Formats: sequence, structure tokens, C-alpha cells
Amino acid sequence: MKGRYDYKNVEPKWQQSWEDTQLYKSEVINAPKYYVLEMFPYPSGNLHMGHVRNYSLGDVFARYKRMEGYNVLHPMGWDSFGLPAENAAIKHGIHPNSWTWDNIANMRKQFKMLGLSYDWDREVATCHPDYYKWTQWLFLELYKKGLAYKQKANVNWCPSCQTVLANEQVVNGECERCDSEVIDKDLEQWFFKITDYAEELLNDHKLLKNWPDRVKTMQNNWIGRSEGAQIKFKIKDSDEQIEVFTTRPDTIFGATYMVLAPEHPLVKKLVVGTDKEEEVMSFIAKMKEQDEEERTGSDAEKLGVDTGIKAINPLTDEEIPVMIANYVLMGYGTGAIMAVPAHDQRDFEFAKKYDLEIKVVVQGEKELKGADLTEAYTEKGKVVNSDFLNGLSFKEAFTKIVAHLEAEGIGKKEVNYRLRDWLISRQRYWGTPIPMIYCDDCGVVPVPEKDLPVELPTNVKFTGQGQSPLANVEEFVNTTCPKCGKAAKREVDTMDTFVDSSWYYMRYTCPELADKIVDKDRANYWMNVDQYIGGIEHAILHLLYARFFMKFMSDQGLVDYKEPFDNLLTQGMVLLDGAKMSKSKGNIVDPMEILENHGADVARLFILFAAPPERDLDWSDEGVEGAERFLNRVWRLVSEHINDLKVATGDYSLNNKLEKELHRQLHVAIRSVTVDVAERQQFNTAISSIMELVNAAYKYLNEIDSEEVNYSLYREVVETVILLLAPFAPHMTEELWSELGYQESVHLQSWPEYDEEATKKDEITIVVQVNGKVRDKVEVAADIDPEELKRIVKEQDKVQEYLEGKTIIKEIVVPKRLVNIVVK
Ligand code: ANZ
Ligand code: ZN
Repeated sequence: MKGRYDYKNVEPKWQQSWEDTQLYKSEVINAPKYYVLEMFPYPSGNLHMGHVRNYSLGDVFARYKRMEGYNVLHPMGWDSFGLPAENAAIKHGIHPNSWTWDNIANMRKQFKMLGLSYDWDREVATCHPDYYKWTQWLFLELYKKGLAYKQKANVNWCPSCQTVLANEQVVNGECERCDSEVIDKDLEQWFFKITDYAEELLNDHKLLKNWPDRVKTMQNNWIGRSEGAQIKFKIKDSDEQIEVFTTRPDTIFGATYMVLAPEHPLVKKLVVGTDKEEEVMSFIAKMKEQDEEERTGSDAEKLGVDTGIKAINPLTDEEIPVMIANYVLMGYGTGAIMAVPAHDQRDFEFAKKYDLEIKVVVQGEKELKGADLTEAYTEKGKVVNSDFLNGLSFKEAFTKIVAHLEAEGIGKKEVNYRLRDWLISRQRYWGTPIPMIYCDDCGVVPVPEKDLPVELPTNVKFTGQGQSPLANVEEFVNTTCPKCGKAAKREVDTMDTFVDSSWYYMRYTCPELADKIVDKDRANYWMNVDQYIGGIEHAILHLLYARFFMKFMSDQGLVDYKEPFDNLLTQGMVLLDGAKMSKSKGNIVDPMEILENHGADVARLFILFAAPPERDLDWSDEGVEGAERFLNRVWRLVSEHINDLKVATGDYSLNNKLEKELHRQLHVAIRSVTVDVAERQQFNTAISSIMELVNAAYKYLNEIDSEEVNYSLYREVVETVILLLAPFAPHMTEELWSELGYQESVHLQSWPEYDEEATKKDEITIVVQVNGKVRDKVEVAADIDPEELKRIVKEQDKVQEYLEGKTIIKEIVVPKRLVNIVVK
């Protein structure tokens, strides 16, 4: 046996063996299952350290659960549609199809070099027709249920990516991918009605006990549920009405003006032909230049203009001005508000600036006067100056005013969401074609299921000119109407790639099925994903869409569960000198270099040991070397004693203090590693505990007479080290296991069990009191004789200080706990 871990030969050897014996193949059997899933990667071509971290974490769960006796499903695939492939085509003239499949081939090779325990028979790629056929099928199912619809929409357009973006992909007015400023455009677009599921998406968070609170909070805020009322205000000398959404109907008596969003359709209707027309129109044009953040940020300047029109407050019958202002957005509620400047800070600032009336209708602790206010009083207090609402609390006033509005037919209770429907049309080539046909006679006609998949043509010119390249492919566009058979045209837009990744976890359960999306029995056996692992950057987009799709698939009877991911682990970033590793910044460490120079087990061990999973991890070369040293230390535990280990038989007794202590450490280590992996998911401390056991083994070898080594005990310790380390360093442990003479893979062994009794120290701690006050502690043998204990206690220096010059009256011994000496 070699003196060092020879990763260059050992790692490929076992990778091949695992593949040959199909070690990680998973099938439905009559046993408890465990489904481990890491977010599948976009095949950019090469693994980066973030991948290594994500997939090493998942691999620990998979291997550990297998050893715990679970039937583990651990699949991998490719989120392989998307812009980079198309941009490569535009830039370098490589076809997205070959670019993508080349990248997949390369990354698959790299994954295998890491020794990840995937069932490769289940591999899926979202750009493969066998997969996107079912993405299209789901689109059609959504369409049948009225959950996919087409609408003219004011959309977010990224001028650089030349495509529409979902709201979720716009960050501070900029494109999430390329940071270009996003502009507005009016286009006919396909939407998924995720808003129908808003309530369920919120409520079912309670089913997700092991999701980080942070992620649930982000989703809650994104969905943004508000309870309030919708109220209609009449416009003076007109049949039109302004509908508002308010969360504070209790303040309606304080509504002293109204505001329409600049984009509100009533604006043009009301001002065209009046002497305000010009002023209002130029204001609206100016507002087009401000993005949402500039308009609504808390210190954004409030800008507005008076329309000259009056509305009637239905409760006070007063005429109040109708303004247009930047801080009211068309995309929320009704795009119009009743302004209550005394109790809403934005309204307050606006009223001060434009000299509008401020009327107090909620009382604070001190009496408030509109004229004296320096800021809005936004608490929910006792209602005043409000006729029949006077004296009521917020809740009482809310109920009473809503009842009144309903009785008068001018309002009703309403729940509003910030969440918008999901815009899925993309004007790009490399995505799932939307399976719809336009016929002059029949209108919009879905592609019949038997004609799926609608395949992407390959002879496409990539122009990047703001229209889907598919529009120029005549053979694709021109088709016949499935209803009437006349010439018709295909939809040329493709789907947002987030659609592809919203259901892939289901396909892994039945990846080869040709005639169905999934088989319900198999889906029910494997779902839900027990452990999902990925980046926090997907807290909203992907995780919300996937939950929406799972709920839809469940409602369609494809599976019995409503949530896709039971447990979620969001791993931190990999940093170099404190900054996120990124290609554009040029601060990356290439995983392939580490694999080349240190091997996969070192790379994995380092990355798992350097930080707890959710924390950011700072790359360190010393850390890598440390991991390598540790693995070789483990290696030598076996290599230096291989002959004795081979003949060591099973049973042994513990003959002396050193052996007792080693045996205790063995059980302590099993307990801590098990708790850290299974319950706390703190792999770094799990590895520390293995290191401690390795230290204990060396200590034993050092201290015991070399003639007296108890090799049976030692063998159990070494085997346990190997088993505990197997999920972290799968290649080296496999090699050591086979060196010990085993035929079967270490990864098929049972996880070691610990004996709680064996973790206890022979020594116990006794508290020493003098006159009932704690003065000292002593360590003694657990089975010490009480007289002996009294003697030892009195010998202690600290205790003697308190006894000096005193007479001992009594000595009370509470076995295994304390000794109390009573003195005078
Ligand atoms: C009157 C009022 C009085 C309001 C008061 C607040 C306090 P959330 O919680 O976010 O749902 N609002 C409604 N639609 C708006 C829009 N399109 N753009 C900007 N603001 C809008 O907030 C709902 C509140 O935000 C609504 O309640 C409305 O102002 C404002 F003392 O109405 B409130
Ligand atoms: Zn037709």
C-alpha cells in the first residue's frame, strides 16, 4: 500500500467502478425514499466554485441518507435554454444547439470527475424535445384552465438583451442579467395567472417547516397581500368615477384630494379639451422618464399636477381636487388613490408641497391639529372628525365603513396583491416554442397534443433585432389551422426559461416516459423533494414559480402533493479575498485546477469544511493544503498498520485507561457527526469531529506500548473514521475500505451507530460546598467510595482556605453530585 493518497489513480478508478456497477441507480422499491436535489445548472461550459459547493453539499446528503438505509434519488440535468447560447451564436457564429450540447458534454465530464453520486440514467436537458414537449403540454393544460392568456401589456423591455423581462427580472430599473436600463413597450404577450395562486402560495408556507425564514419573508413581501377596500368616487359634472384601493377606509373622512397615476386611462379622457390639457400631457411625458424607484423611493421627490377636475368625497360630500402624481403607480391596486395627508406620509409631503388641505381623522395620544403636523400620523388610533365613525377603533371603523359603502353600493372589502401575473413571452430563439397557432378565421388555436412537440427549427439567422428569429423561418411560421385546415401562422415567441425549471424535479421521477409527463405512482413515491439545495438568489423567482407549478400539477391530478421542496438549504457564496468569485471581475479559482493538483476529495473536503453551508466561504490556499494533509493523515492510519489491521479479529475488551478513552471518543465522534449531518446540517463541524477522532487514534498509538496495541479496537476506530468520512471524501474512503479487504462499496454500508452509555466519561464532576455555598469542583472516579470522596475533597487547596480555623460539624454527600461541608 502506498504511503500517500494517490488521487490521480484512485479517483478515476472508482468513478469507473461506480459507473460500471451502477452504484447510484435508483428505482421504486418497497422502502422509504429520500429525494435529494440540487438546483440544476445552466450549461455555461465549465464548472465554477459555486457549483462545486452546491453539488458537494447535495452529495453529502445523498450519500449519508443512503448509508442510513434510504432509497435515495439523486438526479442531475441541465437548465439548457437561455440567452448565452444565442449570444454566442450572434457573436461567434456557433449554433446554440451545438454550443449547448458541447457545454453539457464538458460539464458532465467535470461532474463525474468530482465523484458526485448521481443516477445519470435520469439526466434531463430542458432544450431536448423529449423534455420541452412536456413544457409545451403544461402550457396547453394551463391554457385550457384559463391560466395561460394573451394580453396587450406595457412590458419591461431590455434594449440590450432585446427581450421582454418579467418584473422579477428587473432590479432597480435595470436588467437582472446585463444591467442595462429597462424601458417600457406595448406588446401582445402571454401570461401565466400565478395570481390565482397568491393566497395558496402564502398560506402553504406553513407546510415548509425547514425553509429559511428569510426566503419565506422575501416571498411574502413579493406576493404583498394587503387587506382593504375598493371605493368609488364620483367626478363632478361627469359620468365617470374614480375607483381607489385603500388599506385605510377608516380615514375616508380625511380624504382631501385624489391622485391618478400618470398612466391612468381616465387622465386623457378627463383633461383632453380642457385648458389643463397641455400642462398635464407634458407632465405625463416627463414622468415616463422616471423609473419605479425614482417615483416611489421614500426620499423621492413628490411631483404632481392639478387636473382642474373635482371629485366628490362620498362621505363628506365635499368637492376635492383630482391630482396626477409620480408616487401613484398604475401597476398596483387600481392606479388611483384617495389621499389622506394627515395619515399617509407620501400624501402628507405632497399636500405640503402643493398646499392641499390636511384634515386629522385619527387621534394620537395628544390632540393632533392638521396645521401643526410635521409628519403624517400613521398609527391606527381612535377615529375623530368622522361623523358616525367617531370614537371607534381602527377595526370597528373598518367594519362599519365597509358595511356602509356596501349598503350604498359604492365600495366593498378587497384584498390586493403586489404579485402580478407572470409574463412568459420572450422574443428569442433558444427557448421552448409556445405551442399556439393564429388563424384568420378561428383566432388563437392551441396546437393539438398529438402534434407536440413543436420543434425548434435549426436553420435560423441570428440577428438580435428585437423580434424572435423564428419570425423569419417560413417553414416554421407557416402552418395550417388545426381547426379549419386553412393556412395559419405559428406563435414565434418562446417561453421564459423559468418555465422550464418550474417542473424539472417532477420529470426526474420518470425521465424516460414518452407518452405521459409523469407516472402518478412513481411521482407520488419520489415526491416531494426531501432536500433541495441552491443559491439564495432564487428565493423569489425560481422558488415561487416552482411552487406555483407544483400546485397546478397537483390540481391537475398529476401528483398528490402541493409543495415541491420540503427542506430548503440556501448555500452561501464562494469568495476570493472577500469578493464574490466572478469571471467578469477576474477573481476566480478554477475547480479544474484544484482537481488536477489536489484531487476531488481535497476540493470537496475543503469546501465543506471551510464554512457552514449557509455562510459565505472565503477561498484559501492554506485551507486546501490543510484538507490535503488531513486526508493523508487518515490514509496513514491505514497504510502504516495495514498488516496488523488485516488480521485483527472482531471482538475485543477494553484493557486499560487508554483503550477506554479511545473507545469513548469513538462513540462521541459518531454521535456528533450524526447530529451535525442529520439534524444541524453543519458539515464543517461534522468534519471537525472526525478530525478529533483521528487525533484520538494517533494519541492512542503514541501512548500505548507498540507491543500492546489492541488492533481489534483500533480497526473499529479506523473503519468508523472511513465510514463517517465517506460522504465527504468518497474516493479515498472507498480505496481504504477495499484495502481493508472488503468487496462491497463503502457507500453501501450502514452508517455507524453510537452507544450513549459508551460516550460517558468514567470520571464525574463533584461540586464542593462549604456551608451550602459552591466553593470548588473535583473530578473523581464515578464509582468512588464516599469516605474516599470526603478525604479528597478536604485535600483541595481552595476548600482548605474555607476550613482554616473552623470546626467541621457535618459532611453531607449526595452521590455523584455534591459534597457539602458544614463548619462553625
Ligand atoms: C388611503 C390611505 C390613508 C392609505 C392612510 C394609506 C394610509 P399597501 O399596504 O402597499 O397595500 N396606494 C394604493 N394604490 C396605490 C398605487 N397604485 N400607487 C401608490 N400608492 C397606492 O398600501 C396601500 C395603500 O397605498 C393605500 O391605502 C393607498 O393609500 C396607497 F392613512 O389609501 B391608502
Ligand atoms: Zn382556422
